[in-house]
Amino acid sequence: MTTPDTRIDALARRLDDAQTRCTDTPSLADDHTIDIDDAYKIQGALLERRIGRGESVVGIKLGFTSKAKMAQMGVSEVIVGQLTDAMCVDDGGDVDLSSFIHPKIEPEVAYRLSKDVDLDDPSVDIESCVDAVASAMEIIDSRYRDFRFTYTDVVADNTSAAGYVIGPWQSLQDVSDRVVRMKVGSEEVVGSTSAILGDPALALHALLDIARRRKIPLRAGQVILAGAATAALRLDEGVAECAIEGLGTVSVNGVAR
Ligand code: OOG
Ligand code: MG
Repeated sequence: MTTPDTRIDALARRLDDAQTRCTDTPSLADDHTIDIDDAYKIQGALLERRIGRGESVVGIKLGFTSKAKMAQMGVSEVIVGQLTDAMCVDDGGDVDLSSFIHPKIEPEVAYRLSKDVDLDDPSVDIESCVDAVASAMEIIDSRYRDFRFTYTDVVADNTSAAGYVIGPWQSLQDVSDRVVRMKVGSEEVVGSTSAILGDPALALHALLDIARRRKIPLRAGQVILAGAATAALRLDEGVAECAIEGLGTVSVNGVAR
C-alpha cells in the first residue's frame, strides 16, 4: 500500500525531475486527487530535495495577487512559494535559457525582511519587519505542459518559481499606485502597483496569514516578491527590463547556450 508520505514524495520527485531534466509533465490533477494541504506538502518535499543538493531558501514569493495574473492563468487564490539562492540572477546578468522548459518573465515589487517574523505573536506587525523595497522581475517556468495547471498543481510546483532578479534596494516607502513597465524584446506591458491587492504592502499581510497557516518561516534577510502586477511575457534571447516609478530599473539578458 502507498502511504500518504510516499505519495507526496513520489509527486515531488516527478516535479523535481521535470525541473532538473527540463522536460514538462502533465497536470498532477489529471491522475491524482490532491488537496491544498497535500499541495503545500509536495512543495515542502520539493524544497527538501533542492536543499539536499546544497541550495538554501533565501526568499518567499506570492502569486495571483493581481487580477491580470489570475485572468492569465485561471487561478484566483493567493499562493506562496519559496525562492532559493540557485534561482537568484544578478541585476543586468545573463540567464541561460536552456536551463528552463518554457520560461516567462513578470514584473514584481520586492521587499526585504530586516527581522525574523514571529508567526506565533498575534500582534506582530509585518510591515515593521521590512526595511527596503525594489523593482524586481520573476522568471516563472511551470513544470506543467503548456503552463496548464490547477490551483493545487501550481502550489505543489512551488508556484512555478524558477528565477528572480532584484534591482537596487531603496528605502522603505509607500509604493501603491506607481507605474510599472516591463519590456521584453519588442513586447511591452504597462500596469500599476495598485494591481497588487490594491497596494503591494497588503501582499505582506496576505503572506503573514499564509505563512502562519502553512508554518513557513519568515527570516531576516529574506526577499519577498509581492506578485506580478501584469501578465507575464515569454522570456527570449535579449534584454528584459522592468521599471517601477520611483524605484528604478532592473534587467536580465536571456542567452541561448
Ligand atoms: C504561477 C505563479 C504566479 C505571480 O506573480 O502571480 C506568480 C504562474 O503564473 O505560473 O508568480
Ligand atoms: Mg510572480
